Amino acid sequence: MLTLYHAPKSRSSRIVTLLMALDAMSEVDIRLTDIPRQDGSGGRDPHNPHPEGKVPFLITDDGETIRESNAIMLYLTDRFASDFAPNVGEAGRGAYLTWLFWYGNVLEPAYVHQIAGLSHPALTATFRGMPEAVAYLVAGLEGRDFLLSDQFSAADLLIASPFLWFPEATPDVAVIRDWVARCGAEPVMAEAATYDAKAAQEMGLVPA
Ligand SMILES: N[C@@H](CCC(=O)N[C@@H](CS)C(=O)NCC(=O)O)C(=O)O
Repeated sequence: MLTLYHAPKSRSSRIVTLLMALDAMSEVDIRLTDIPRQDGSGGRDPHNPHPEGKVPFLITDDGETIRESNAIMLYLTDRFASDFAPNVGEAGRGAYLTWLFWYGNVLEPAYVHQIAGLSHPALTATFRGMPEAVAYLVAGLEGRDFLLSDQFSAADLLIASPFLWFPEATPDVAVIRDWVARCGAEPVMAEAATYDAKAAQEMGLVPA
Protein backbone atom coordinates (compact mmCIF):
# COMPACT_ATOMS: atom_id res chain seq x y z
CA MET A 1 0.00 0.00 0.00
CA LEU A 2 1.25 3.48 -0.87
CA THR A 3 0.86 6.35 1.60
CA LEU A 4 0.11 9.90 0.46
CA TYR A 5 0.26 12.90 2.77
CA HIS A 6 -2.39 15.23 1.46
CA ALA A 7 -3.77 18.61 2.50
CA PRO A 8 -7.16 19.37 0.91
CA LYS A 9 -7.18 22.26 -1.58
CA SER A 10 -3.42 22.39 -2.01
CA ARG A 11 -0.77 21.19 -4.45
CA SER A 12 -1.41 17.63 -3.30
CA SER A 13 -5.00 17.85 -4.62
CA ARG A 14 -3.63 17.22 -8.08
CA ILE A 15 -2.14 13.94 -6.83
CA VAL A 16 -5.55 12.87 -5.53
CA THR A 17 -7.00 13.86 -8.92
CA LEU A 18 -4.33 11.80 -10.65
CA LEU A 19 -5.06 8.77 -8.46
CA MET A 20 -8.72 9.06 -9.42
CA ALA A 21 -7.84 9.35 -13.11
CA LEU A 22 -5.64 6.26 -12.79
CA ASP A 23 -8.36 4.40 -10.90
CA ALA A 24 -5.80 3.84 -8.13
CA MET A 25 -7.45 5.40 -5.06
CA SER A 26 -7.81 1.96 -3.47
CA GLU A 27 -4.04 1.46 -3.71
CA VAL A 28 -3.22 4.43 -1.51
CA ASP A 29 -3.66 5.25 2.15
CA ILE A 30 -4.35 8.99 2.08
CA ARG A 31 -3.33 10.71 5.32
CA LEU A 32 -5.02 14.06 5.67
CA THR A 33 -2.47 16.58 6.84
CA ASP A 34 -2.51 20.16 8.01
CA ILE A 35 -0.12 22.73 6.47
CA PRO A 36 0.50 26.42 7.08
CA ARG A 37 -1.63 28.32 4.55
CA GLN A 38 -0.75 31.67 3.02
CA ASP A 39 -3.76 33.30 4.70
CA GLY A 40 -2.21 32.49 8.10
CA SER A 41 -4.49 29.53 8.88
CA GLY A 42 -3.31 25.95 9.42
CA GLY A 43 -0.01 24.77 10.82
CA ARG A 44 2.69 22.20 10.35
CA ASP A 45 1.63 18.64 11.12
CA PRO A 46 4.33 16.86 13.17
CA HIS A 47 3.12 13.53 11.72
CA ASN A 48 3.91 14.60 8.16
CA PRO A 49 7.35 13.12 7.34
CA HIS A 50 8.07 15.58 4.50
CA PRO A 51 11.40 17.21 5.51
CA GLU A 52 9.78 20.68 5.33
CA GLY A 53 6.28 19.66 6.41
CA LYS A 54 4.93 20.19 2.89
CA VAL A 55 2.55 18.24 0.70
CA PRO A 56 2.41 16.18 -1.40
CA PHE A 57 4.62 13.48 0.07
CA LEU A 58 4.48 9.85 -1.00
CA ILE A 59 5.82 6.75 0.71
CA THR A 60 5.99 3.63 -1.42
CA ASP A 61 5.20 0.17 -0.13
CA ASP A 62 8.92 -0.60 0.04
CA GLY A 63 9.59 2.50 2.14
CA GLU A 64 10.96 4.82 -0.56
CA THR A 65 9.96 8.45 -0.05
CA ILE A 66 9.13 10.82 -2.89
CA ARG A 67 8.63 14.58 -2.67
CA GLU A 68 7.80 17.05 -5.48
CA SER A 69 4.53 16.82 -7.37
CA ASN A 70 6.08 16.02 -10.73
CA ALA A 71 8.26 13.21 -9.32
CA ILE A 72 5.23 11.73 -7.55
CA MET A 73 3.15 11.99 -10.71
CA LEU A 74 5.81 10.28 -12.80
CA TYR A 75 6.10 7.47 -10.24
CA LEU A 76 2.33 6.96 -10.16
CA THR A 77 1.74 7.09 -13.92
CA ASP A 78 4.58 4.60 -14.44
CA ARG A 79 3.29 2.34 -11.73
CA PHE A 80 -0.38 2.45 -12.75
CA ALA A 81 -0.04 2.33 -16.52
CA SER A 82 -3.01 3.87 -18.34
CA ASP A 83 -3.82 6.04 -21.32
CA PHE A 84 -3.63 9.08 -19.00
CA ALA A 85 0.17 9.23 -19.57
CA PRO A 86 2.55 7.56 -22.01
CA ASN A 87 4.76 4.93 -20.45
CA VAL A 88 8.38 4.08 -21.31
CA GLY A 89 8.59 3.12 -24.98
CA GLU A 90 5.21 4.65 -25.88
CA ALA A 91 4.70 7.54 -28.30
CA GLY A 92 4.63 10.89 -26.52
CA ARG A 93 6.85 9.81 -23.63
CA GLY A 94 9.44 12.51 -24.42
CA ALA A 95 6.80 15.22 -24.55
CA TYR A 96 5.28 13.93 -21.31
CA LEU A 97 8.61 14.04 -19.45
CA THR A 98 9.36 17.45 -20.92
CA TRP A 99 6.04 18.94 -19.76
CA LEU A 100 6.34 17.43 -16.25
CA PHE A 101 9.83 18.81 -15.71
CA TRP A 102 9.24 22.08 -17.58
CA TYR A 103 6.47 22.74 -15.06
CA GLY A 104 8.77 22.42 -12.04
CA ASN A 105 11.97 23.78 -13.56
CA VAL A 106 10.58 26.67 -15.60
CA LEU A 107 6.87 27.47 -15.35
CA GLU A 108 6.37 27.49 -11.59
CA PRO A 109 9.49 29.62 -10.93
CA ALA A 110 8.58 32.08 -13.72
CA TYR A 111 4.99 32.24 -12.47
CA VAL A 112 6.02 32.87 -8.86
CA HIS A 113 8.62 35.48 -9.89
CA GLN A 114 5.89 37.32 -11.78
CA ILE A 115 3.43 37.16 -8.88
CA ALA A 116 6.16 38.38 -6.50
CA GLY A 117 7.13 41.18 -8.90
CA LEU A 118 10.71 39.93 -9.09
CA SER A 119 13.02 40.55 -12.00
CA HIS A 120 16.78 40.04 -12.23
CA PRO A 121 19.10 39.14 -15.12
CA ALA A 122 20.03 35.88 -13.36
CA LEU A 123 16.35 34.87 -13.12
CA THR A 124 15.75 35.70 -16.78
CA ALA A 125 18.89 33.85 -17.88
CA THR A 126 17.94 30.76 -15.89
CA PHE A 127 14.15 30.55 -16.24
CA ARG A 128 13.25 33.15 -18.88
CA GLY A 129 9.88 34.67 -17.93
CA MET A 130 6.14 34.34 -18.35
CA PRO A 131 6.10 35.70 -21.94
CA GLU A 132 8.39 32.85 -23.04
CA ALA A 133 6.42 30.32 -20.95
CA VAL A 134 3.15 31.49 -22.50
CA ALA A 135 4.63 31.26 -26.01
CA TYR A 136 5.84 27.71 -25.26
CA LEU A 137 2.40 26.66 -24.00
CA VAL A 138 0.64 28.19 -27.00
CA ALA A 139 3.01 26.37 -29.36
CA GLY A 140 2.41 23.12 -27.44
CA LEU A 141 -1.35 23.47 -27.86
CA GLU A 142 -1.24 24.23 -31.56
CA GLY A 143 -3.47 21.86 -33.49
CA ARG A 144 -4.62 19.87 -30.45
CA ASP A 145 -7.03 20.23 -27.54
CA PHE A 146 -4.56 19.15 -24.84
CA LEU A 147 -0.79 19.10 -24.40
CA LEU A 148 -0.08 15.54 -25.52
CA SER A 149 -3.00 14.85 -27.85
CA ASP A 150 -6.72 15.50 -28.05
CA GLN A 151 -7.12 13.76 -24.68
CA PHE A 152 -6.73 15.22 -21.19
CA SER A 153 -3.55 13.79 -19.63
CA ALA A 154 -1.43 13.96 -16.49
CA ALA A 155 0.60 16.73 -18.19
CA ASP A 156 -2.51 18.90 -18.52
CA LEU A 157 -3.54 18.16 -14.94
CA LEU A 158 -0.20 19.44 -13.61
CA ILE A 159 0.37 22.40 -15.88
CA ALA A 160 -3.16 23.81 -15.79
CA SER A 161 -3.24 23.59 -11.97
CA PRO A 162 -1.85 27.05 -11.10
CA PHE A 163 -4.27 28.67 -13.54
CA LEU A 164 -7.21 26.71 -12.15
CA TRP A 165 -6.31 27.80 -8.61
CA PHE A 166 -5.85 31.46 -9.57
CA PRO A 167 -7.96 32.10 -12.67
CA GLU A 168 -7.09 35.79 -12.46
CA ALA A 169 -3.43 34.90 -13.09
CA THR A 170 -4.22 32.90 -16.24
CA PRO A 171 -2.48 34.48 -19.24
CA ASP A 172 -4.98 36.47 -21.27
CA VAL A 173 -4.52 34.38 -24.39
CA ALA A 174 -7.56 32.64 -25.87
CA VAL A 175 -5.72 29.37 -26.61
CA ILE A 176 -4.61 29.10 -22.98
CA ARG A 177 -7.89 30.24 -21.43
CA ASP A 178 -9.84 27.76 -23.57
CA TRP A 179 -7.45 24.92 -22.67
CA VAL A 180 -7.65 25.76 -18.93
CA ALA A 181 -11.47 25.73 -19.21
CA ARG A 182 -11.36 22.34 -20.98
CA CYS A 183 -9.10 20.97 -18.22
CA GLY A 184 -11.36 22.36 -15.50
CA ALA A 185 -14.42 20.76 -17.14
CA GLU A 186 -12.98 17.24 -17.00
CA PRO A 187 -15.26 15.13 -14.75
CA VAL A 188 -12.32 13.93 -12.62
CA MET A 189 -11.68 17.53 -11.54
CA ALA A 190 -15.18 17.78 -10.04
CA GLU A 191 -14.76 14.36 -8.43
CA ALA A 192 -11.52 15.47 -6.76
CA ALA A 193 -13.05 18.79 -5.67
CA THR A 194 -15.89 16.88 -3.98
CA TYR A 195 -13.36 14.62 -2.23
CA ASP A 196 -11.42 17.67 -1.02
CA ALA A 197 -14.50 19.51 0.19
CA LYS A 198 -15.46 16.48 2.29
CA ALA A 199 -11.90 16.06 3.58
CA ALA A 200 -11.69 19.76 4.48
CA GLN A 201 -14.97 19.46 6.38
CA GLU A 202 -13.70 16.37 8.24
CA MET A 203 -10.59 18.32 9.24
CA GLY A 204 -12.66 21.31 10.32
CA LEU A 205 -10.93 23.60 7.83
CA VAL A 206 -12.53 26.98 7.19
CA PRO A 207 -13.90 27.03 3.62
CA ALA A 208 -11.50 28.98 1.36
N1 LIG B 1 7.54 21.98 -5.32
C1 LIG B 1 6.65 21.32 -4.39
C2 LIG B 1 5.91 22.40 -3.63
C3 LIG B 1 5.13 21.80 -2.48
C4 LIG B 1 4.42 22.91 -1.70
O1 LIG B 1 4.89 24.05 -1.59
N2 LIG B 1 3.27 22.56 -1.13
C5 LIG B 1 2.52 23.50 -0.34
C6 LIG B 1 1.03 23.20 -0.50
S1 LIG B 1 0.30 24.10 -1.79
C7 LIG B 1 2.83 23.29 1.12
O2 LIG B 1 2.94 22.16 1.56
N3 LIG B 1 2.95 24.38 1.89
C8 LIG B 1 3.17 24.31 3.30
C9 LIG B 1 4.47 24.89 3.71
O3 LIG B 1 5.11 25.56 2.87
O4 LIG B 1 4.87 24.72 4.85
C10 LIG B 1 5.69 20.39 -5.12
O5 LIG B 1 5.25 20.73 -6.22
O6 LIG B 1 5.39 19.31 -4.62
